[in-house]
Amino acid sequence: MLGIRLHPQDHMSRPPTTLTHHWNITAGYRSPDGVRKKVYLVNDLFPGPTIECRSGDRLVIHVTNSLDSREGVSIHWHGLGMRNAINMDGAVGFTQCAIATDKTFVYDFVVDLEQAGTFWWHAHSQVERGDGMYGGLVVHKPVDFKSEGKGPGYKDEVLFLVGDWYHRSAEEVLGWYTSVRGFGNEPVPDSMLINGRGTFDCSMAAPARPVECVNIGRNQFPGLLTPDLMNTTTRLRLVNVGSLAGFTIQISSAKLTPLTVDSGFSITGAAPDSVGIIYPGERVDLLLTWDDTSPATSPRLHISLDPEHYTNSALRPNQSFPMFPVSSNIPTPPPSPASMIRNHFDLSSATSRHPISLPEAAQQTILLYTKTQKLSISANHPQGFMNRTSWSPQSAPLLSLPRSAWDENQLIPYIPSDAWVDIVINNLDDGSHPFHLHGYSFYVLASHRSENGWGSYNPYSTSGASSIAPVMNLRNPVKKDTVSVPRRGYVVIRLKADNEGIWMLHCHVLFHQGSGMAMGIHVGGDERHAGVDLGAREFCESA
Ligand SMILES: [Cu+2]
Repeated sequence: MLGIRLHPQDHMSRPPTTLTHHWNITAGYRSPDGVRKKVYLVNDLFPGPTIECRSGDRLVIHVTNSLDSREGVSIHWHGLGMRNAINMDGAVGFTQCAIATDKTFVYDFVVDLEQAGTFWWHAHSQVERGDGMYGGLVVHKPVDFKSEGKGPGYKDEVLFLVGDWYHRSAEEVLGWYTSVRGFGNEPVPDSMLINGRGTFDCSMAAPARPVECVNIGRNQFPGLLTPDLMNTTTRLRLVNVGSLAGFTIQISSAKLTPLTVDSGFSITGAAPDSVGIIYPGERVDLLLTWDDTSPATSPRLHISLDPEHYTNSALRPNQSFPMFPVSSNIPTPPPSPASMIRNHFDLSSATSRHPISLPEAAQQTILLYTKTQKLSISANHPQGFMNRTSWSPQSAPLLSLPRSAWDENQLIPYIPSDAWVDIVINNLDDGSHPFHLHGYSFYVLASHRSENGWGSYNPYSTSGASSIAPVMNLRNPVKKDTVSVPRRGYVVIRLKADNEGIWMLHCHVLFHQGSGMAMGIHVGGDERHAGVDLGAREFCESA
C-alpha cells in the first residue's frame, strides 16, 4: 500500500534505546506523477526513510553527502525540541555549515521524554526540501497497556506525507519567484503527491515548458491502504510536506476525528467529514472511522487546495486518490466539491483537549511585521522581510560567532532564560504565511484575518487605529510549532523560554523562506554570545 504503515508495537512498551541510521544522499530521476524529474534520494528512496522511535530514544544519524553537484546538505528535525542539542538542529546559517560533497555529519541527539507525536525531517539547506529531501519522523508515546487496561482504540497507524509538487526544480522555481519576471506572484505547483506518488494529465502540460510525461492509468495507482484496513479504525498521521499550498482533506464514506496537531498536542473535535486547512510544515493526526462501507463504494481521499493561491491551468485544485486498490470495473465517483462537505472541522479554531494554565501577561513582547517587498535598492526583486531585515545566511553559522560578528541580515532578539514571551507576528501580505519556530512549541493565543483593509496588532500603540486588540485565549489554546499567520492579519503566540539556543523562526513556504522571510530568537546564556560553539566552526573549516 502507498500509506506508510507504522510499527508502534515495536516502540511503545520497550525502554529507551539508541537507534543508529546511515543515510547516503544522492540524486536521480524519478517520475512521481508521471513526469520525469531529478529528485533527491536518501539510501535510494524518494521520499527518504521514515524514522520511528519512542520518547527518550537517542537518535544517531550519519548523513553522508554523495551528491556530485557540489551542493551542500543539512537535515532539520521538524518539531523536535533539540534540548541541549542545538548544534544538531540542521539550520544552515544558524547552527551548522552545510555538509559538503563526500563529507559526513553525525546528527546525535536525544528525543525529549516529554515529546511524542508526528514529526518529520527535511533538508534545511537551500531549497532541497522541495525536490524530495524529506521524510517522516514518528515518536511513539510509551504506554503501559497492562496498567492502563485498554488499547488506544485503533489497530493500525498509517503515515501520509502530502504536499504540492513542481515539475521544475525548486531552485528554478525560486529563481523565477525572486526575479522581476515573477511580478511577486506565487509560483503555483503542478500537482500533489502522497508519499511520493501522484497523477498528472500529460495533455495539461504548458506548451512553453515541455515535460517527459507518461499518463498514469487509474488502475496503476496503488491504494493508500490495504483492504484489511477496510471497516477498521485507523490512526492517520498526516504531514504537509509541500512547498507552498495549504489543503483540506476528506475521505468519502468516512469520518475523520482530529486527535492531535503538530508535536502531538491533543485537541478537541467531533467527527467531521473534512479537516483543514493544513499548511506546509503542519501535522494533524486523525482517527479514521468508516461509515457503513463495502468495498464497492471505492472510497477516495479528496484533497482541496487552499483557494487563496492563484490557479494553474494544469493544476486540479481538487485531487483524489483511491483509499484501496482500484479494481478495473468500478466507476470512479466524481470528486466531491467543497459545497458538498456537510461538516467541516476548521483547524484554525481548534482548542486544547485539556485546560491550560498560563500567566495573565508575558514578561516580554516581541513585535514583528512580515511583508514581501520589491525595493528599488534590490532591483525590484521580491524579498521577504521580518521588520526591516531580509534574512540570508552568513558564511559561518551564528552558533560559531559572537553577536558582534552577526551581520545586518540577522534579526535575532534576545530573550532571558525562563521568561514568558509573547511574539506578535503581523502579516502585511495578501496571502497567509505559515511560520515555524525551531526548538519550541508555543501557545496560539490569538489569530486574526482581515477580509477588507488591514488588521495589525501593535501592543505598544495607544491609538486605536493601528491596533486591533485581540481577545487572547488563555484558557484552552492549542500548542503548535508551525502556525499560519492569516493574510492582512496576525497571530499572538506565547512560550516559556526554557530551551537555550539560537532558534530559527521562518515562513515555511519554501520560496518565502528562500527569499528572506526568516529570523531567529536567541534564548538564554550570554546576550553577547561570546562563548561560541567551536565545534560548529571546526566543521565549517573541514567542510
Ligand atoms: Cu510565507
